[in-house]
Amino acid sequence: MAFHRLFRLAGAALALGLSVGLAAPAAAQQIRARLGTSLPDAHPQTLGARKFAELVTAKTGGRITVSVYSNGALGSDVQMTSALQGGSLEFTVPSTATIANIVRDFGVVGLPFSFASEREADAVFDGPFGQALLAKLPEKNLIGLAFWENGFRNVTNSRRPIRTVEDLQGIKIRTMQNNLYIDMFNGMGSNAVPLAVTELFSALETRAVDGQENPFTVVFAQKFYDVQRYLSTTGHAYDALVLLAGKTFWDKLNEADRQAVQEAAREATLYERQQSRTLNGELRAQLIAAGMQVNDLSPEERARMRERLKPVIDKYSALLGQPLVTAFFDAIAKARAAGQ
Ligand code: EAX
Repeated sequence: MAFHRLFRLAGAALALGLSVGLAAPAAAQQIRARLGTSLPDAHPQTLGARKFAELVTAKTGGRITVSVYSNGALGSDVQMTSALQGGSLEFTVPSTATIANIVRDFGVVGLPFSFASEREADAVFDGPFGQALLAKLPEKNLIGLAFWENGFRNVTNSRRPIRTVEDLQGIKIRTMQNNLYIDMFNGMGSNAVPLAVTELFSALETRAVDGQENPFTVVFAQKFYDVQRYLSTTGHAYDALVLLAGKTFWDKLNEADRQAVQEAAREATLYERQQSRTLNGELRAQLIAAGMQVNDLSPEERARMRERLKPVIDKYSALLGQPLVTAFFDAIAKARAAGQ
């Protein structure tokens, strides 16, 4: 047989073999994935993760299993997100604040005093604005599956109640590893100390920092009531989490599996947000019962705090770019007008 015909036949056989080989394992193989969270089992981030894992197994008939490792067992938010990018971890659920170090536009979420309600946040994140943010992740080897809730962030500390912005003067306060949050608290006269949440309890316990800022659910799940006397409901920013998959992992899934995972993400999102809101409604009383002194800031004092933060808002609006910031506030205004 002429060499060129033999060569052509060999090439065809190889292509067929490769395609059959590739198709067969993807269709039949058992896929084991891991999901790391930075917060304890009691927090909606981990409750949602476990629900997601359960749904993925159910929707793929057990072909894909997701093992959840909570409370920073696999590292901090920053470390786990990097592990997804490197392909050594499959899922994690960090705050938009740390994602902003990878895709700058996510920093818009942390602009202080932007959202007035959780429902507004849902409408913005589930609508075109949020989806446009998620579309920026694949180029960083990340797949954004859904926005979850962390919630409105409040200040806790061991020194005094925060009733006015001036009360923050000189307080050493841990912030997330995010320049906007660092500038926010320095801008109000605190000394911002960026730390991973996995290091925060011991930093509070040893008084390496006086305080921190997080929603009730984090304060409760992390047992900060054991090391923080005062909780002041500043509500200075709404924090969202993003359920992320690593693109290296995602690209190996076939279309049916991707759809099953996306469906599981959608259902787990509704569950996680519900858990967050139910818990946030209950936890004020539980934190007081655990010994915390909780004070509310008056609308006037929150307005003064926002006014004090105007230079920081202006700085980050310029850094993020006016078109993005305008689109963000237009999306919020639309949600507000729709009565979200
Ligand atoms: O996973 O780091 C934080 O304070 C965030 O609230 C949370 O842990 C994000």
